[in-house]
Amino acid sequence: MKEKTILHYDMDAFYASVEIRDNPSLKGKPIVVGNSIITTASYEARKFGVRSAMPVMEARKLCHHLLVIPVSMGKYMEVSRKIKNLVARLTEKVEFIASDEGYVDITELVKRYPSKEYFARRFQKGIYKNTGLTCSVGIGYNKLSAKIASDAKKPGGYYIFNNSQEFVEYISGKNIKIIPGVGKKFQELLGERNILMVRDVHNYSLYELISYFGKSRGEFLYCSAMGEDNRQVDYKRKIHSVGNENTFRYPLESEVEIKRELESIFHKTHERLVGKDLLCKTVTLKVRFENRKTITRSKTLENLADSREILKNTLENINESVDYSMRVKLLGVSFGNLVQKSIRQLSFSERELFNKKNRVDLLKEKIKKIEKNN
Ligand code: TTP
Ligand code: MG
Repeated sequence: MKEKTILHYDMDAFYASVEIRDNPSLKGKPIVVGNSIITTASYEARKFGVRSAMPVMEARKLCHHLLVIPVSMGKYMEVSRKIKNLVARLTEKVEFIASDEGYVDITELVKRYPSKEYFARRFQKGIYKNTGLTCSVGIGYNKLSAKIASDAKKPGGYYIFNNSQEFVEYISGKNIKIIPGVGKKFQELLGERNILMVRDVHNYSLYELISYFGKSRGEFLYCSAMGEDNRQVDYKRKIHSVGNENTFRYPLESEVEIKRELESIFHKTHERLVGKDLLCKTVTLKVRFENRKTITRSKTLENLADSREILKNTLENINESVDYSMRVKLLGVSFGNLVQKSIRQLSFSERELFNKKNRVDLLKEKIKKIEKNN
């Protein structure tokens, strides 16, 4: 397969950075964005151990002078759209995976620039000039290496892996959770086999990993630890539904546990819906009970929607109709009957993102030229 060059960008402390940008007196202070649960924390707040998904009450105990800003989802989604429009002008080969991150296949594009480093810096500058926000950038030879690269110098930095040797050297000494897709539950299972660091995977054959963790997870682990990832930047595929599900090692018993897990699965799924600029018509909840009985319950909306509030209310309504007299082994949320919102493709290509001149200047320049010719 031909070598690719993939860029992954991820905005820094996204919601918090938008709030700081709009109220500079918050700069340098420990802030979080959240109503009762924290959506994100500024890097100053993270120094106190404050994290996403933590209750605000708990965070206040860790940091007494924490500033709590209420969530303004509409504002963040507007900024997200602006960022996507900017990135989409570079090339059509873009896959947005959440409101603040995406992959760009820059294999051809980057050849027009002096180096990958130069491209990464220009990309960051372009986003900053147009939005006043910083992002972290990773460039790799596949999606996996690009994604991990963008995390390497967070916030505001960039990192580049030119090939799989560089990448494997970097990840070998890191905790296994550095591999996206290795969540808490999988990590526990891996711990039982003494796989704590990425390099520990190298002690096992593919056959052994498959026999311990199943075909799909075994292969995934084996390939990731070797720096292999064949996924393409998916910019053309027609998406029929987006969904996420979680299997629980210890079945869920209480209503509170079920609600909390559902909230987190909902968040992930909604981020993907918004990230891919989709509207949906159907919300589905899937529940598997301890005795393996599986049910799915769907609700069709009157109008297409991507609003967090509407979709969450719908999911909660569906959830209320489920009989939870048995313990729960799996929960899943999916959005179906999808329609793509269009991302405007302007003809300025990368000029607006990369040039010092903004769109207005470019228009003025054009008008001047026309006047001169007349
Ligand atoms: P992330 O990219 O995971 O986090 P971040 O941008 O705040 O911080 P960084 O990338 O620098 O580590 O998520 C993007 C936004 O999604 C985040 O600003 C808020 C929202 N979010 C939630 O609402 N709930 C969550 O549990 C998480 C993880 C994120
Ligand atoms: Mg981010």
